[in-house]
Amino acid sequence: MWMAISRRRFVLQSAALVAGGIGAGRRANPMQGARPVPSPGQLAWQRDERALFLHFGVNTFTDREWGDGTEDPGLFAPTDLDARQWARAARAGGCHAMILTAKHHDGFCLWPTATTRHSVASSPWRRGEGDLVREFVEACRAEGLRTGLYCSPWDRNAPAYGDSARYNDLYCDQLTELLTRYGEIAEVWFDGANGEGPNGKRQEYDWPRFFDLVRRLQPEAVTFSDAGPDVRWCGNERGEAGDPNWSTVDPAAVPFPGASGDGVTAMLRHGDPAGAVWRPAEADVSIRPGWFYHPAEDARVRTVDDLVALHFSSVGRNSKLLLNVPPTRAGRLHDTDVARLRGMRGRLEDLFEEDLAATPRTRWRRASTTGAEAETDLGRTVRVGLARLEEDISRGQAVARYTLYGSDGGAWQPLSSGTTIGYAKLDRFPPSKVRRIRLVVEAAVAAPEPIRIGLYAAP
Ligand code: FUL
Repeated sequence: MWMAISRRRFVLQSAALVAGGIGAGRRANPMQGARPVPSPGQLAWQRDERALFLHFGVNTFTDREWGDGTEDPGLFAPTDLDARQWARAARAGGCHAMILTAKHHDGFCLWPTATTRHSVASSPWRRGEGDLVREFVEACRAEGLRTGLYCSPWDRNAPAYGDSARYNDLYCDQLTELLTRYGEIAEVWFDGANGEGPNGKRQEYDWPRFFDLVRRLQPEAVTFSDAGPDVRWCGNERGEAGDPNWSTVDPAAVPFPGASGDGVTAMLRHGDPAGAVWRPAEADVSIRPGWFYHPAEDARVRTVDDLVALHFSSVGRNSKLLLNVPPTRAGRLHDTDVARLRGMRGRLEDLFEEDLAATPRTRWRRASTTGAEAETDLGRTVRVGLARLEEDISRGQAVARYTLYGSDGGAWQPLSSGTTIGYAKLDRFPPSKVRRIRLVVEAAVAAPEPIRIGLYAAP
């Protein structure tokens, strides 16, 4: 599907050179053509790297994953709710955004909506005067986090559900409240779950209308769903982006959220190097077996090792990690979960503390006539076991296959190889002593932009 770049020569630039301003005033890349590039919102979304997902609602109190909509709003009674504690925990975990389930499939709204009485307004929490969406966005802003909201289209409480036109109106009213009352929202999260209403009819969602509404009310926000339009699901709930993972897709392959089939799965997982639109993959996963808090799962919280592995399988594969950490019945994140978040961040900071390739004085130079290659001399021998490669995605994504080599005076030894790079590719490899490194781009769909290479000590 992609075009090989052999017989073209490219000079890959060192990190120092990239930082020094490649881009401005640069000639247009002749092979880049009209390849898609991210919008400012998509770039900001990707640069967050990690976001916290919060599933909270009546299920928290009924110990269920999917409520059926008959729950008494009186059940919603967090005793010590503190959204600021969520936001601090997110920061402790190195997350830069949070997404809250403003409404899950049970239909219970965490904000005092005019569309239904099935909301916090009918609960004892804050004597029925609370607005959890407001507390959430205020906590995000106080801690410098970008905000996201998940309002489930599937609603097992709404009497209008299944009466398609009527429910679509109601749902748009809910979106309108969420997107006009709380200031800037960075991400609107849609899942494709779809059922029958009380009338026995299957609800037909008006996706183009929902997406247009978000675009109109929050033009800077990215919209997430299987079908984007801005960010796509990675195709599983294990926090595992595909390999390869292109941020471009063919929009026709996933026509609406919830569509299924082999073509859909492949497109969600891998994207399409020839795809006409930029729609990067988001990898969602829970820190516990369930999405909602269940006391019985307190001993089943993912370990720090697990969380670090998730960072590698998501951020490290050109994706973004959306890590669910569900508040307890008190309305706080559990101490264990918070400690694991902090541990994950600490471990990642240790791993990436010193970039051993960051300061070579030697520049990358053209090394071959058979493909894009670059070599550099680190000026000293270092023991490395981890690499972070980055394309300048503001100019698109190009690399389809590469190998990174190292040498300590003798022959070149392969350190790692892979398919796509994109925003970031993280590779662990057996500890090796290197003084010189060489990156060979063996295939690409366009002339690769300068690739940033970070090298780190073996863990
Ligand atoms: C799915 C839902 O059915 C789950 O309950 C959860 O919210 C997950 C993130 O998305 O579609």
